Amino acid sequence: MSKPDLVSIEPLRPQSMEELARHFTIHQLTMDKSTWVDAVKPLGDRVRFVQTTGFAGCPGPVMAALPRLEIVSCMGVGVDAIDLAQARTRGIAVTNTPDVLNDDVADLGIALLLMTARHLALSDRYVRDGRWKRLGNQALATKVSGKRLGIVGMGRIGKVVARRAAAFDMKISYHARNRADVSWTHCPDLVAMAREVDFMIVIVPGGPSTRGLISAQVIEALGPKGILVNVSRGSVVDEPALVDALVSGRLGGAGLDVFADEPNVPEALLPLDNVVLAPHVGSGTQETRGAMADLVVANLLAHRDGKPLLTRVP
Ligand code: NAP
Ligand code: 8YV
Repeated sequence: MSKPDLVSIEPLRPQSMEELARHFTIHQLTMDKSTWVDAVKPLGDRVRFVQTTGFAGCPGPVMAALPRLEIVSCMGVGVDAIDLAQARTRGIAVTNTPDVLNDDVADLGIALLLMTARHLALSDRYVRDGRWKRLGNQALATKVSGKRLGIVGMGRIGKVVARRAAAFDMKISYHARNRADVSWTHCPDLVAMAREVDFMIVIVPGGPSTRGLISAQVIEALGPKGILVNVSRGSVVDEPALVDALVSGRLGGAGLDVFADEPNVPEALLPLDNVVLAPHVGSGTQETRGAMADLVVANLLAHRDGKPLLTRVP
């Protein structure tokens, strides 16, 4: 029996691609987004399956060029790069990889907070480039334990961030549109929360409803001693306002895993010692990326076999 055709927009790890190749005829797209529509057009009459990642997504024109498409299986919990409106209209199932990455993303959020507050990236450079020997002790940093933390987003990952922060004796409050099933303090007014806390960790989804949520006003309210950690999406923060506040010292520091135009990072951030930068590695461990890839494959096979999908985006 011939294998169904599958378009892979961005590949999974090699062993998962080998598994997919046992079940599907794979049409692999390249990293160059401008080639995608032309690459899928000739396959339009036969492709029902797309595999992608949260980073690559599935843009509207690619979806539109695949009239028989039935499922987009995404490696990543965030599906803001997928044309969800078109998927809904056409009844195309979208699946993602929730929960299996909660620990890693929460770990990275806390790690970025510790690294930024305790100047750890600078410490590493200070030792390696001989400044310790030449200049003596590094300047003092900021204590984390016991401080006030505001978490923006109290969903699957936000709750794990909160549990970790509680182990650091932090006083936790959170902002989300609705009260969550947690005992931490709910703050419907984000600017007011920013004024009250020492640090903020952002972990909401991307997309239109959160675009620019961390506005210039929120950044100003966090202030010259405040630290902002963003492990959500670059679009959630007003990036020019953030850069301006960091350069001028109106925001104390930032730990950033995500950016508005990845992999491009604003040049002005590169020389700043009050900023810790990471290349979108929130879920980037062998274990978690493996679990995510397994879920992507499992959803595709479930759809092929007419079984219920494991993690369909509502
Ligand atoms: P989730 O369980 O859906 O939680 C989302 C939280 O954000 C909820 O508390 C939700 O509460 C809140 N929220 C949604 N829209 C909001 C808005 N407009 N204003 C304020 N709060 C809002 O999602 P999750 O699984 O925790 O994942 C969150 C996001 O993390 C993902 O969508 C993805 O973008 C990002 N992520 C990043 C990485 C990385 O590598 N850096 C890895 C994984 C995930 P309400 O609905 O009550 O507002
Ligand atoms: C992935 C993420 O690295 O899950 C998400 O939303 O941002 C990350 O876990 C990304 O989706 C892969 O491109």
